Amino acid sequence: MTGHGKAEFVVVANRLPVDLERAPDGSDNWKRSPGGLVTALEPILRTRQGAWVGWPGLADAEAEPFEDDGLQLHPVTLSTDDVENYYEGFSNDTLWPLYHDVVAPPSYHRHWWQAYAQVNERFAAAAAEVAAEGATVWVQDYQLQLVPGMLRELRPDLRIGFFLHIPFPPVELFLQLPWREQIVRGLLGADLVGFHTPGGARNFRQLATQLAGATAAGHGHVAYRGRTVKLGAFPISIDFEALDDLSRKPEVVARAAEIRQELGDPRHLLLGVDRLDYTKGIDVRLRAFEELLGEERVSADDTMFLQIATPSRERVEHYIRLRAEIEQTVGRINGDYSRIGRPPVHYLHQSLPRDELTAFYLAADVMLVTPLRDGMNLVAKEYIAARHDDAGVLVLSEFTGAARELTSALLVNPHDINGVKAAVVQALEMPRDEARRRMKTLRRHVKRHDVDRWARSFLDALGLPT
Ligand code: GDG
Repeated sequence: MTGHGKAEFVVVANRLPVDLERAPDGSDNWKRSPGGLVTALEPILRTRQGAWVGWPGLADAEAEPFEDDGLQLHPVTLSTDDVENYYEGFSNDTLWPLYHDVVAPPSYHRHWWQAYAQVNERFAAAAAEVAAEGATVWVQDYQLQLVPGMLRELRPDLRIGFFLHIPFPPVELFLQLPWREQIVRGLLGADLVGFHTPGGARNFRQLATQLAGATAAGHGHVAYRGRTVKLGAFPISIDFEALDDLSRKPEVVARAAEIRQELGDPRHLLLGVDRLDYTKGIDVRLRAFEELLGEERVSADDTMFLQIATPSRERVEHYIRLRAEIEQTVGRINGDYSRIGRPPVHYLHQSLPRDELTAFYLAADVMLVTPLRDGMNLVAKEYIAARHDDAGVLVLSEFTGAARELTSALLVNPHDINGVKAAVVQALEMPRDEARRRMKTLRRHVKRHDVDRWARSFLDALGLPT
């Protein structure tokens, strides 16, 4: 043990990189949940005796810290009430809609806020406990925005970074939040606050001066309570190489061909892959597809649209309603345009294994990514990484962080249905050479700007050479 704890590098995130699962017989088992963040941070965590503080994903689970494959894991307990008020409530029904341009109305409840502050306190205390003297702590995402400030109070010796995975909203919208000042001060507890885009950093900078009395201190910095806080854009990415490799595996290539065959060999296959979330614009692409069928600009005889909508936040009201709406639309389109054995829309409300998802990417001629607002959108980058054949066309919403980088995609305004329809038709009719040229450019970009580069550039800016 050094100082207060022993880890030189600590990641604090709402979720641990492992899930605790309870079997029907009541026994608990840990299951790895390999997200992009773990993959990117694992090497850095290992070489620095790193620790990860997070919730194991199960309410009321009291688990002791343990080591998993060289990684120290520190579970934070959330009660059933915490899950309801801090997680489903304040995080997912206040902050999530507010930060995504209020595409759904946010709910403001004082007891949710109290739970949010209490749970943030618990995460900060856990991080303070495990971090060595002078350690670096990297706090992740909107569920934990008070942690940097709380942690600084507890442990002024630490170097603290914060990264927001969702958009940081325009000033006028953020000002709705009754607890706006506390959140801004919480974030200003960090030495570095990172966003996906320069716009997010700009919005935060203005609010920090307006609400917390921070002052501009040179390019990308503000001065706050005698310290300098760095602000910057760090667009997240994916493990390009891993996905590129996976997409080249003979069994994945064969599965992609098989999927098309199982669908009845359509001439054109359109694909959407999202968590079932109202920010993702699943309804936008369904409406565009429906109108194109109605106008006979697209024919159900040769074109299919496959939407994979992974179950998400199933107890939050907005999500329950969204699911019903989407399923009604799918039913209507298929009712109007199907022939026996040939529905134009295939809809899977399921989470698929990684290999299977990659086969879908490889099978699809056109990938539709049409969020109304999205911090980055990794699906767009994954589609590109999976297209080792340089084929396929990406239709991408301007309102994603990814659109700033992926300018060779067909960029669309998801609020402009005619524009979306025109882009879909353009994608379907695009000459092979042009599609190839665009995809090559996109692949070159994502290959160079992968998740490893993202993590390193953030940690370099925080002053932790990797
Ligand atoms: C947040 C921000 C930002 C989806 N369905 C399946 C599946 N997925 C995987 C995708 C992708 C991930 O989930 C979704 O990532 P996105 O980036 O698209 O969206 P969010 O979940 O909203 O993520 C977002 C991100 O954080 C990172 O900062 O980009 O803006 O909202 O990796 O592949 N994976 C598997 N089966 C599925 O059915 N295996």
